[in-house]
Amino acid sequence: MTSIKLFHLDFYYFLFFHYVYYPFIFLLVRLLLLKSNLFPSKTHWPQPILHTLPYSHYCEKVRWALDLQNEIYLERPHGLMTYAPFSLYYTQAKYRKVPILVLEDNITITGSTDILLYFYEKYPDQYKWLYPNPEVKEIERYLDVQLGEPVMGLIYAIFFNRQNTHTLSCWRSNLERNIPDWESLMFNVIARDFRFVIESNQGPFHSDIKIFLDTLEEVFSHINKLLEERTYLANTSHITAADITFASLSLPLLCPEKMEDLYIKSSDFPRDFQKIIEKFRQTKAGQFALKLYENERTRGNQVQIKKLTSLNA
Ligand SMILES: N[C@@H](CCC(=O)N[C@@H](CS)C(=O)NCC(=O)O)C(=O)O
Repeated sequence: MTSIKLFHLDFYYFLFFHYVYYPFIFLLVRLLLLKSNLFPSKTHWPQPILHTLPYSHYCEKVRWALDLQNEIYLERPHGLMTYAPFSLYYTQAKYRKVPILVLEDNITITGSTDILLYFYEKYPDQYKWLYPNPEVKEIERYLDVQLGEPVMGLIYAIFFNRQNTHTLSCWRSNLERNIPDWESLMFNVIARDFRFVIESNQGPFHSDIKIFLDTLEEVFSHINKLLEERTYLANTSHITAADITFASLSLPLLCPEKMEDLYIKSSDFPRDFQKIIEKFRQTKAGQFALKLYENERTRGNQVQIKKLTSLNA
């Protein structure tokens, strides 16, 4: 059995990504950081720097909270093929995902919930609206896993499905924009093969989609129930981290119009999935999230990479 697995193509992709591709980009990033001022550094920008995949729902969660508070920060958007070496670089190879927040002296906070907690603990007066009661954290923890992970799995499964080549070019034109050109180039060169990596991590797509959807329906009906008696999820009179977590982690399922510049229009999804989006939108929970996007998602102060380059010049 082991020898079959060993000669499986996925295994070579795994080796390639972890021992050739990531280290190569890691060294490239290091070199660029040393040799140029193309990248944000504290000398050029004293505010926190948020490294993101611009369309990631976990990154959206952080952006939403910071924008609502009018926080000044810089967003450094990355591509799907290049975010990991940056995260590894700033965390001394301890963490590979985004979002990460880089503070003075390159102190780094990882993960959306810890970033929100950092602001809440550092500026308790300004950010007390985020965690006004203990239930907020409970709901947030539940959603981070039960909603965030299946949504992410589902989106990868749909867009990196080998049966449908259209979805990959849709991903390329919608999601690998607003990032530095060299990062989108890396996507063009390598994304086709990235399917093997995702498949080797997640198993065959078609069966997973059903599992993801079942979990998501369960979460939505749990939220529907909460909303029968509440205006906001943690029984408050105003938005909290729990509401932001639910709405932002549902972003890829609901495709709110306000976020089309960062994400994908529902009409660009495969036809079958458009029906699913519509179904989730029609639920009480879906309506709640869409209303939050409409009324309480301010688009903020973050400075994007294009502006940053001129800032550094
Ligand atoms: N629990 C983390 C999850 C972060 C996460 O999974 N981020 C995704 C982007 S949506 C990622 O970086 N995935 C890449 C990977 O797993 O290497 C959070 O709340 O920030």
